[in-house]
Amino acid sequence: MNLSSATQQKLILGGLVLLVVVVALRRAGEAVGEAAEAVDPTNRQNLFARFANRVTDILDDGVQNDSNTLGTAIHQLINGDS
Ligand SMILES: [Ca+2]
Repeated sequence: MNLSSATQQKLILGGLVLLVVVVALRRAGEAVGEAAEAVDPTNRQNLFARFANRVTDILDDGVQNDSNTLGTAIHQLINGDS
C-alpha cells in the first residue's frame, strides 16, 4: 500500500478516536450497567442484535413471528441447509 503521510496521519488519528470512543463507552457502560448490556455485542438481548433478528425474521417469511434469527440465517447459509 502506498499511502501518503497525510493519509497515514488520518488513519492513525481515526484509530485513536475510535479507541477513545470505545474506552469512553466502556466507562459509561460500567456506570450505566443495563444500558451497557443493551449495546454489548455479546449480549443476545442487545439492541442491535434484536433489530437484526427482527429484520431477518420479517425477511424470512414476511411476518414478525420469531421464525428466524440472524444467527440462524447465517448458520443455514454457511451449512447450506434452508
Ligand atoms: Ca418470520
